[in-house]
Amino acid sequence: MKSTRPRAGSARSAILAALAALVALSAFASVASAATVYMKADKKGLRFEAPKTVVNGETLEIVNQSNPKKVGPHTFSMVTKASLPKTPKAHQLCFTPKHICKAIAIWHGVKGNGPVKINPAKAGPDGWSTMGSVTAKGDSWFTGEKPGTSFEQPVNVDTSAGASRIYFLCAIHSGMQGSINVLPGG
Ligand SMILES: [Cu+2]
Repeated sequence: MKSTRPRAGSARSAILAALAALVALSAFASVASAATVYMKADKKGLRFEAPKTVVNGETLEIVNQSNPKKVGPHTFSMVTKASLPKTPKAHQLCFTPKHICKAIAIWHGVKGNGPVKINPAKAGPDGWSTMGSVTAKGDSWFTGEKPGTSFEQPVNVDTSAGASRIYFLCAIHSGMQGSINVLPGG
């Protein structure tokens, strides 16, 4: 009599191998996947659309999906929570000396009404690492005037004491603000 066992057994091991491959793939995807922050300008207004969380070490890409000819360029600038302008007065003064939007322009090498000379502006360790303030440089990228530009680098913050929230601001539209919770890396 012919046994069907070997065939059933090999079918099962093929399924198990496929499952193992899937598990490995999804584990890989959760580590290597890039998170994206979009800069948008549509009927919902000018805004960042950002993921709620990223894993430390993950690549964070910034993509400008708005039209610079219509709304101007943007920056994605890491700043301390306390540096985010909140009041109407703070927004109004943001691009004046000793305020955060002007400070960000200086990180980018802007003198007076001159052009951006440094892009990205880097501070601290490599990657998206450092939130700046009026007294300390932070990490920042300027989109430029061309549509559809993007920039990416890994998130590299200190999560040794647990998850850590990063805050960011557009120096050109101070109402564009956001935050992402950075989870400790595997
Ligand atoms: Cu902007």
